[in-house]
Amino acid sequence: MSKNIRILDFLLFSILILVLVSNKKPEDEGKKERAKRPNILFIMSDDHAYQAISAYSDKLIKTPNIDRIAREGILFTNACVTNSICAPSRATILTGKHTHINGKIDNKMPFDTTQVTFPQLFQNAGYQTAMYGKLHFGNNPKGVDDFMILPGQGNYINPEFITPTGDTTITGYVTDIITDLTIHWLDKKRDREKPFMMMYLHKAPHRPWWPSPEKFRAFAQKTFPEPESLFDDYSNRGTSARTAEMNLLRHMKYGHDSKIRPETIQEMGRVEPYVPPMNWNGIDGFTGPYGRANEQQKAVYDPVIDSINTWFKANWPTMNDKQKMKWKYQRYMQDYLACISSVDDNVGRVLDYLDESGLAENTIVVYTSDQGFYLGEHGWFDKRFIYDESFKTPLLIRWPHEITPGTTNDEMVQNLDFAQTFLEAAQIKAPGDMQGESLVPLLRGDTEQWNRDAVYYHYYEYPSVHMVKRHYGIVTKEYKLVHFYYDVDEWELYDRIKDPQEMTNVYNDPSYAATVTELHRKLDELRAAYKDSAALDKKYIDLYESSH
Ligand code: SGN
Ligand code: CA
Repeated sequence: MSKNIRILDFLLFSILILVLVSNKKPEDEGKKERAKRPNILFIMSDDHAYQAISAYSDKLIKTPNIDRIAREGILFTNACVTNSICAPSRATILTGKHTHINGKIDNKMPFDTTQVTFPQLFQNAGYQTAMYGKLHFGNNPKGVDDFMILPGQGNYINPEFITPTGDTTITGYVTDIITDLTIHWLDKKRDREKPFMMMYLHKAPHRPWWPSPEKFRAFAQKTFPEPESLFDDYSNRGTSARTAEMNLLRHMKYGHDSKIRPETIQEMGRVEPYVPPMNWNGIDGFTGPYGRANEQQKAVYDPVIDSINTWFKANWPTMNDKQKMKWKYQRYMQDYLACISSVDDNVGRVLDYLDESGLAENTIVVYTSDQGFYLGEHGWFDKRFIYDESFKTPLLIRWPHEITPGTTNDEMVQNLDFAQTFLEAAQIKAPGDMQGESLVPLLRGDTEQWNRDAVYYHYYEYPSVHMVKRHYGIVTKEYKLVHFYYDVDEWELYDRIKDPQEMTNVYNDPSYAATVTELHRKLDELRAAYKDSAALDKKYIDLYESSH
């Protein structure tokens, strides 16, 4: 081969390379980006009912930004928790273990920080990790390179944050602030050489449902449809539904919850039918957040609070119980949904940032809540029960190129599964003792591989605020079998298909006898498989009694 031909070859080869490089299509860039391990943005709000997300139902509110995650990804219609209360749910998410194994049985008991949590595994595997917002554990998070968390329940207005370098107070509304901090982290603090796992955790819409001044003004004008079971009398159910203290009429408070000023209550004499012990950071739910507002913020809140109070003074003395219930429901929804509207706007801001920065392509976005919530169903607010509104939780996931946009899935998936799902997506090996299952096959549409037909639930925090009795149970797509224990010994069975509102306990109905037998067998099997037992029930009762 002559020297000239070799030079010609070299020149042609160089030209080919140049042409290839200059022709590199955006899809190739996308593929390269996807070949990297995906980023994870885990968004969780506190007490966000799926009934208040329009991807599930648009009866109450439109949430276009949260809906976008489902429209571009997947919506789980049967996602649920293992224990419907804040800190225990967070412990399950972080450890991938049921409450009876991770030991965080209620909001008060300390979390055993020697346990492995999934952020630590991400950190060890070379991810950059961060947590911003509400943790509610009483200790700082482990396994995160950076954090800014609210102390305990945190505050809605001008909140304090705990950070690795000390405490700081930021002026503004908590939902906006947590978002500002999250976007700032993504933009300025992110290590561009590493994938990230960011936990962006809202305080809203937790009680006392305190909206931003602007949303408060906008939503106080609205009227919302009532749920069918608002006036539930709890007949055909067990003792626990009747004795729970979360009824809008009897347990929701005018001052603490409905924005009636202490002066109004004083002026009118005793308006509260029942006054439970004060427990919101030891401060009244009105005086707490309102007292933190500065003059500028108060100037927007005041006219709205004034008009609510004026109406209340003029009308409350002649209102009957039914009217009071209806009024409390409207006030509750106005504030709760105003909080949701801020969450939705802010989720939109973060999704926009992901788009603008080019991160969206390789970032898994998850939206969920630490549990569901009652929005007047059965006359209730709060959560805790295995009944659907609090047992189920929203779950929407977007993962470009992996999830077919607009997918809906009705499998029984749980917050127990999150850790293993994220680990598999990031190609990190999950420890053998995690108790969930990775949802990655379901995300990829491989439903054949999924064979779970029932989930296990166990709630412990009793006696305590809202007085929901201890219970455990098994839930399938068709049925729910529940055992209430401790100071009762009662079984309940619900037919989820025929009675989706769970109004009738059919445990003693002879036509369900075979189902009862079969579900008892399955429940025993599940308790054994997850290593829960009568001995553990007793251990946790003793522990609870000695520490409360
Ligand atoms: C507070 C609330 C309760 C709520 C618990 C637990 N009362 O005690 O209504 O159930 O938190 O909520 S309040 O008057 O203080 O707001 S959780 O989300 O942290 O589990
Ligand atoms: Ca919660």
